[in-house]
Formats: sequence, C-alpha cells, structure tokens
Amino acid sequence: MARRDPSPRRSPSTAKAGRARRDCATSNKKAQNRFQPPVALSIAGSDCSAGAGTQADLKTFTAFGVYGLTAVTCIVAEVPRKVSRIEPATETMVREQIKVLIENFRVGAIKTGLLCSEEIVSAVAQAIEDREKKTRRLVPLVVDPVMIATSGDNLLGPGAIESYKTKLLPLATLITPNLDEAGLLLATTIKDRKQMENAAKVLAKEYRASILLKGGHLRGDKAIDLLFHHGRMTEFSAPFVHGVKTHGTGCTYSAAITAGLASGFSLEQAIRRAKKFVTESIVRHFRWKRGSTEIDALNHSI
Ligand code: PXL
Repeated sequence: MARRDPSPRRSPSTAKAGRARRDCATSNKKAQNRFQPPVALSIAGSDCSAGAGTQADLKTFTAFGVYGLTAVTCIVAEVPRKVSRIEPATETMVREQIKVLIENFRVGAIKTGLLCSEEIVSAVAQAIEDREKKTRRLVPLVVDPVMIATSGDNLLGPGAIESYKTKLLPLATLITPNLDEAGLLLATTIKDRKQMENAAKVLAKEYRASILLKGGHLRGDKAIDLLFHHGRMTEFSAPFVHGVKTHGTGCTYSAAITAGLASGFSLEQAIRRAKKFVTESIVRHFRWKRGSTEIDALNHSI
C-alpha cells in the first residue's frame, strides 16, 4: 500500500536514493523468489542433431519455463532420417544420474524417452522405484515408449519391450505410444479410430495408467490423439501439418506434457497445452537447403 503512494514532498535526490534502496530491496526479494522454477527430469538418449531426445526435451522444458534435468541413457550419432550409431551408457551411470538428481532437486515430473536396451529399461525402473521409496514422494511419470525412429531405424535392443511391460510401464502415470508402439506392445495392428479406442482401453487396464494414444500416423487432415484417463476417453485434435519432415515430435510432445505436470496443470490441461505447442513447432519449422538436400527441424522457440 505505502509503495503505491505518490511522494510529492520528497526532493528529487531523496526520491532517487529512496528509489535506489527500494530497487535494491525489490531485487533482493526478487533474487530470493525468482530462481525457483518448476523442475522436470528427462531420462533419454542424446540426439546429436538435437531434434529429438534429450536436446528436444531441454528446449521444450525451457520454452515452458521449466528447469530441465537430464539423465542420459545412450548417445545416438544421427541426422534427421538417418541413425548412424548408438552407444548405451552403463547401467550404473544411468542409475547414478537419476539418484543424484532426485535426491538433490525437487523434481516435479519425470519423463522417459529412448532407453536403448533391456538392461537400461530395468535400471531406470529400479532407480525410480528406489528413489521414490527413499524420498516417500510419488512423482508423475510420463513414459514415451520410444522404439523406432521416424527414419524407420530400430532404436531398442532385444528384450527391451518385455522389460518395459514388466518393469517400467506399471510405474507410469501416463504412457504416450504412437500407433506402431501400441501395436508392438499389444502384438496387433491399429488401423482406425475404433481400434485406437480399444487399444487405449486395453493398455490402460494392463498397466493401470492413463494412455495417450497418438494417431498422427493414421494420416488425414487431422492429427487425432486419444486420452483414456480415469475411465473416460478424450480426443485431442489439431490440423495435420503436411510437407514437413518432422523429427522429434514424440519427444517434444511428451516433454511438453511433463513440463505441464511439473508446473501443476491437470493431465488434460497439460496435454492440451502440449498439443498446441507441438503443432506450432511444426508449423513454424526451420528448413536448411544445401544442394539437393533439405533438413527440417521443429522450432521450439515459440
Ligand atoms: O524420435 C525418437 C528418438 C528419441 N530419442 C533419441 C533419438 C530418436 C530418434 O532418432 O535419437 C535420442
């Protein structure tokens, strides 16, 4: 109240000194309050071309005003459309990164992306369970079951899908498969809306988690995703953006949802904001041309 009062009786110099003191007090206060953004953790692989994986997750977290942490599971040498080589981190290293981060930061939400091998899927599940037991805090967990790159390259080692089914998916708050990944988890093919609804329900029951089944791959004028959450089916739809060679949309989408959950939004709100963000990042994509080759990239700075 006093701060809003005009001070006509003060001389300019006292007013200046007063303002300086006030500014100083305000900036001290700001310094105390300012640097505590929500925190989210991405457990994922490094994509050196920075369109997917850890790099896409960090850009997305930042765009949402969330401080991003990363536990790197593997290093992928790649450019959009071509995976050249993948090397996993050791399980000990993956576990240790998760341990130190959860013990020292107040992590508001976690997402997993590319986990590379059966051993790393198990190590991640174990590390999350151990830390949660120790801190007695259940953190929302978004599992993006990354299995195949947009290029068609297989990104998971043998046995990893089984490990997902038995160890990691039962810990998830939300699972975000695309149609191919849901098909692999259910050993079936999903080709239309009815099959999408059915697959979402079966996965939700199997893993006692909410399911966001991404139908982007069905193609058409709309990119339609279905959320099955607390026994209710909700549709999220956006115009399908044609003509962009997308890479990292799944990572960006799940990271954006995770940012929303870390910030305290409900699941539906977090998905709505995330869907809008991914669509915008595709619409406003970057494109580099060199000779006859073109590289497209999502624009996360929106
Ligand atoms: O878009 C899937 C994906 C996720 N994570 C990493 C990747 C890729 C695709 O290539 O490299 C690290």
